[in-house]
Amino acid sequence: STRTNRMIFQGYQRLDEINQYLETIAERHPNVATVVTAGQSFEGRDIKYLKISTTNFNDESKPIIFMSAMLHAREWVTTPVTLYSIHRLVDNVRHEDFELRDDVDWIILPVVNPDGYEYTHTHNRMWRKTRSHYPAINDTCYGVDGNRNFEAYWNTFGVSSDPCSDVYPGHEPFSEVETRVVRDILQEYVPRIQIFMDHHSFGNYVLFCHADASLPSNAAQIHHVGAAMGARMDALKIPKAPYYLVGNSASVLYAASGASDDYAQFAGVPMSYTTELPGYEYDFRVPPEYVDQINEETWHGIAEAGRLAKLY
Ligand code: ING
Ligand code: ZN
Repeated sequence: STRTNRMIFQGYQRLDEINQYLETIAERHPNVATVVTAGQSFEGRDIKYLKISTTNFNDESKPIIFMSAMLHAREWVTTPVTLYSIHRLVDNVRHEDFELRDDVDWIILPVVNPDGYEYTHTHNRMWRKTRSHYPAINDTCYGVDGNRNFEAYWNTFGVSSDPCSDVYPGHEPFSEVETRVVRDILQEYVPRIQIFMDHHSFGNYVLFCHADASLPSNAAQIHHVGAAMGARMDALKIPKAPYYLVGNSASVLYAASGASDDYAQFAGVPMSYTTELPGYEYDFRVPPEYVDQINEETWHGIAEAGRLAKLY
């Protein structure tokens, strides 16, 4: 018989369902997965992440891969990729991934910006920013671009001082509680974090630092791992999808200050990436029937990056 009950990672769900999935995974696999409520969004929603370790996350013996998604609210396809990664690491682990699961601890944060995400469901599908409001600073517009709000070249390029702009960086670095949550996880675990990966959409890019087009000293290694990741995803792509372009973000896409990947790299993560997942011809509005495809190809890319990073 045909299986008709779809899994949560096979489409787009509201925040409550996503958070419930994290709780359910942790309840079913208490020795492997732990839910952490890292804080509350501007509007008071929980920001939750999962810690995954086949031994004991706190014994600090393994490198960590830290993945985040949904910093930008309209980039819906990014969250299912993180939920599917959890599924592949905890629920349905295949032989080829045993080593990856056993040798690496994982931090997976599926929704950095829950206020923005819910707003794209209830009010405006194309909302990008947070939903913060600081009437003493500006009383006209809501929200800050989370990927311009980190303290790395903050407020220098790829930004607008207009609070109504989609690339408004905020009135100060880390003005947003949502970016402070990411900052605090990085600060807590940075000596162990080998890869940081912030998923965005769209356009098929694997991007790395720095956002002013200067390169980290280990750019060759970062490029090696990023290119291998891109090649794995390309090998599984559907015909109409573009090939992944892998490179420095300012060189292959555009310069932008205050991005999460630059902050992570400067904080001491040796390999920090921003992905731009596929949009096909739909841009941010990828129909749910493509989510399985994007989950599968992206997981294979993530796994390849995880395996290769062990060389460094
Ligand atoms: N794209 C990223 C953005 O924040 C980016 C691209 C990331 C540029 C990191 C520079 C550094 O604009 C999307 N889709 O958000
Ligand atoms: Zn984005």
